[in-house]
Amino acid sequence: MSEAPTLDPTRRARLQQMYGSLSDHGMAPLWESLHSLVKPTPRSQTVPAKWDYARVVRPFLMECGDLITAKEAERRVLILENPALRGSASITRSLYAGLQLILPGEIAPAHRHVQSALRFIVEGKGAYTSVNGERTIMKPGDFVLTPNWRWHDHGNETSEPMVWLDGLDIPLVLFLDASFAERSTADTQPVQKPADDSRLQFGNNLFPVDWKPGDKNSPLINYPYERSCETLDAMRRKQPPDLVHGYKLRYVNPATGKSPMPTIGAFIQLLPAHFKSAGYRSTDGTVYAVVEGEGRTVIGEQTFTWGPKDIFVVPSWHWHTHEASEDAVIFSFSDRPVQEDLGFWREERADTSYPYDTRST
Ligand code: 1HN
Repeated sequence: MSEAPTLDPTRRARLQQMYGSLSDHGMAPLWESLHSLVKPTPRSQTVPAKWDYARVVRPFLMECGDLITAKEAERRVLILENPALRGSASITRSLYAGLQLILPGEIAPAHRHVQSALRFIVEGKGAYTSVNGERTIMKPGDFVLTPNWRWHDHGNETSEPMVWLDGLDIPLVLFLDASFAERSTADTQPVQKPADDSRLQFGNNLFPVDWKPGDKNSPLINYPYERSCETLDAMRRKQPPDLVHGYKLRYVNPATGKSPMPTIGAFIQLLPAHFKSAGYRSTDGTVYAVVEGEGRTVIGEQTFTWGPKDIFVVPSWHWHTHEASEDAVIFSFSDRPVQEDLGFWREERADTSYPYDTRST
């Protein structure tokens, strides 16, 4: 893609003069901005960043717990903002992340919105979320869904604080000017289904014979951590780790084999002790939440050391490697399913033994 043309001073002066008048009429010359509009490779505005849970995030969250109730706040959440996107409530260009606290005895009142949400449970055990009348009890490492336009409220009837990571497609929905939301008249939805109904009904690869998916979202609302660990362990027992990913799984909608929600993809991976990954980059900026273990991730020139409950973000098309000093389990989410559906998604691996080029059709 060529740069803006270099012209002799007379023509340049006349053009500059015209640009002012063009602007008054709602027009602009494409040739001055073509190369920044159609970039030869992604140059993300977002930057790599890490949030230290124990030392930084948790103390602030607990202070919020003293200062405002979950009901007053509607949702008591600290937004994790990308340092390069301040004021935009974005951790990547398309995604939002936050840490939500709900204290014993509290509720977060029922509402619904176009934005899809995932929860990844960080701390505490036994609080519930209700999604369209079904309650599920949440435990650390569980991956819980609130697909778009579902009524949802949360409650903590345990004696411990409960914290989870929220991931939403807020920037994407805002970008498309497609947001609708409403509050329910009742703070708490009546329980209309048996506990864990969706897992019992859809979690065993057995669907009612005439069941058809109503939309693109998974019929499951909770993917429990013990199931994730079982599959990661099974993989580890039978094969060496992938050079880039270690052992990496994607959560799926059992009805379609695709992502559980159409706008957000979610993943969980095991990095065995002393594993050092080969370099990797992909076009989906990705948010990582460490579940277990310690290690570090090198993103470009920057090194981020991490431990349990820490969160970090790798922007689109940034080379990175992961290293684990002990067995580590890491959850992640990104807009990969959106990019895949549109045919945009690309990845590149530094390990030359990788057998195929993802760009070939
Ligand atoms: C929301 O509904 C939740 O339901 C969390 O827990 C975070 C951020 C923005 C908009 C809606 C929740 C949210 C949110």
